[in-house]
Amino acid sequence: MAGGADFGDGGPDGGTAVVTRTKTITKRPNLYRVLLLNDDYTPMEFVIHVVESFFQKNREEATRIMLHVHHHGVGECGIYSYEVAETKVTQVMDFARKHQHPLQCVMEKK
Ligand code: TYC
Repeated sequence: MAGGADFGDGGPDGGTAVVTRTKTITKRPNLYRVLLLNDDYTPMEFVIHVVESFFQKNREEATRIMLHVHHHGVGECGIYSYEVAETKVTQVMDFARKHQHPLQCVMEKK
């Protein structure tokens, strides 16, 4: 009555079984740091406002970042995907220009 193994391939038992393995391939997203650069003219209060409003930092954290840039010449405001980082840079540069401040914002691949 009962025969051998059913290979489930619709073929004759003992025939051609196909073994499929799945390999998980993970690719890390490309991330970019958004940096503010120091200059001698942009008011500290303006920089704090920029960091608070475009990078979702509270006043304390925004002040810490502004002072870091003021003392070290450059500082990180956040890390984002390419599209988000590019948007932040454009928003900050447009806002600074509108208020006639020379503040510079750049992105850098991590
Ligand atoms: N150095 C500026 C000043 O003394 C303040 C400043 C801080 C400017 C950070 C730009 O990204 C900056 N008024």
